[in-house]
Amino acid sequence: MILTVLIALFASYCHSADWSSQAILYLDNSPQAKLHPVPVRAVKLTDGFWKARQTVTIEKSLPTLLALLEEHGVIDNFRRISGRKKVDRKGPLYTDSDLYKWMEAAGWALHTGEYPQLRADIDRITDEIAAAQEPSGYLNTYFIEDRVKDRFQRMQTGHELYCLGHLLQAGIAYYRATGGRRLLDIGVKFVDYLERDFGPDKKPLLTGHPELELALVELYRTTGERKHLELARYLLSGVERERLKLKDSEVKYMFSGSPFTSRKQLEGHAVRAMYACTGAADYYLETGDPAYRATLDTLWQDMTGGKLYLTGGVGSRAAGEAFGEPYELPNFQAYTESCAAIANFIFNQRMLAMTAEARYADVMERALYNGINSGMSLDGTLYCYRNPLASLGEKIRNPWYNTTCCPPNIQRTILALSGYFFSTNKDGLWAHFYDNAEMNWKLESGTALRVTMKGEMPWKGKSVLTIDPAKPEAFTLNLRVPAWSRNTRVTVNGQVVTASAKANAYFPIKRTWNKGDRVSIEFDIRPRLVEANARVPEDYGKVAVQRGAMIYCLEQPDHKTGNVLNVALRAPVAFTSEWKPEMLGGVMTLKTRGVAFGEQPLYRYRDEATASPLRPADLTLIPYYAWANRGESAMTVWLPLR
Ligand code: FUB
Ligand code: ZN
Repeated sequence: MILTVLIALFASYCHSADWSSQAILYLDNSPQAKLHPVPVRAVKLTDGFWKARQTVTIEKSLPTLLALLEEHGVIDNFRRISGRKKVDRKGPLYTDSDLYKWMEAAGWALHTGEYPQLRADIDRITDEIAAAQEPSGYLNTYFIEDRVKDRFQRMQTGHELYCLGHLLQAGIAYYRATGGRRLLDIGVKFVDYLERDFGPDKKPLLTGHPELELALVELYRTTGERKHLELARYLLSGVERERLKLKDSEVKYMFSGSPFTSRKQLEGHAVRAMYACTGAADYYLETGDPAYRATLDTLWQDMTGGKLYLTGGVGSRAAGEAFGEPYELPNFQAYTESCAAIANFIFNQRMLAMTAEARYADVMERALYNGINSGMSLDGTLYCYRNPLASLGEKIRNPWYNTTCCPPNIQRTILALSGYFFSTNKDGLWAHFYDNAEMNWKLESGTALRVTMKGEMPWKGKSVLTIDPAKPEAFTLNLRVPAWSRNTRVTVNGQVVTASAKANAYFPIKRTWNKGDRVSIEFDIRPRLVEANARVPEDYGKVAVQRGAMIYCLEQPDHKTGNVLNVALRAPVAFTSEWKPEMLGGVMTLKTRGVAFGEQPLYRYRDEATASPLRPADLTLIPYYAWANRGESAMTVWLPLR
């Protein structure tokens, strides 16, 4: 008994010893992790593409969204419970989670630099939250007063555990930034309450919206307390289906309530399904349960085989914000919620850590540069909830949504982004994405290592890494070669190591590295045409344009005459890339000669179809993420090819 307690204390000490070196996922002790992310604070993005997005997020998005959270009563909902304000409760039942996500975003911002105002904001809001928590640990601003009787009654829709998951993630981000545990402890107190009263032999529990699972695993990694992992296992095991009398349709929609390992396809609400996969992947990283691994592989294949948009978005259907059938990937009607693309990104982050396989980083990149980045306007104040791949020009960006889950989700992703760039393992360092950045971290041998990454990625296809180990040391530098780069040339100190590194793979360079060694990686960033599987009806006979990580689109403001929905590319297609520093915050445009077709009847006899002549048309394509920043305008990613 004494030995068990000592082991538990030691394990807990090991996990919690150094908060400042815990990465976005703290995988250092995770048995199934092949890669260990480098902490967010150890990598600073320097002037470049993503640094600009981080700056606008900190300077514009965080303050404007905080003001809107106040204006819409989201923080007052807490003050109402603590008696600090006499107001009605406002907003849908999951508003607490929107505030927690904002706090998580602000927490990650503290890893990127000194932001005393943000820190003060988090502390002030933490105080409001603490004052609203019940002595038992229960905390939710919706289920109070005459709704107390409804607590944990309709868990299919209740979102109590979803909100708790986001609270824990906010607490962890802040703890890892500052060492301060106050926000985290509020979450832990609620978890303790659950662990006391709920479980197989106690009251039943269900994540009607998966999210708590991944937060619990990260809490386990943070504190070393195994009971949190056990609670995640219980939630993923779906054992309460009978006690809770769940309907088949509910189990499908929620992607919880039946054993995760019984799942064969992605279905139901897309964010729920993707968060469930993320939590299950986290659980696997800790336990190595093969049934989980097999299910994760099946579901990943299901997604990438027929349910993934070219932009990295998932969830085709507005009805139920849900996955559709395989190849059901409409463009105008695409639901592709920003949160679903983010969920896809973090699911693949776990799969990458588990396998060290580039195909997972490829999905991450696709989502990040396209379907996630499109979710926030260039000025950082307007957000897309949906991210369709074609539009007639309806209003797509808004500063606020009644369900405002996406804005803070995008913020937390962008502000933690430097933590996705590098990983280590016992053999060396792994580089996943390329932008201007400086890493100050260490190899797993303990040798301090500084790496600077410079170039003009993602616009120009070259990145130069300067490697500065504290002392000469032999290790492997693994460089990700993206799937889109057909010819990739790598040099070390000017000597060619390869002129054709394999695409969609990591290229290993094993040598003794000395201070100042320079590695250059040159990608083939020429535009490429992409076609979809012929079973995707909307894309049949069409192509999309990709240059590097960016998917391109045609948008109306670049075409003064004619409608961008009435044009086609002309084979053979040739593009001229033109850098436009003043346009859309600085973008590489693609110009090509296409054709415009005139007005057509809805149907016509093909043998009489010569009547509408094709006119030459100069076409300018812009990166998809930058669309809808010049007002409401028609747009399309997929283009007919004539
Ligand atoms: O239910 C909470 C959030 O609202 C979900 O994650 C989003 O899909 C939206 O439905
Ligand atoms: Zn959302």
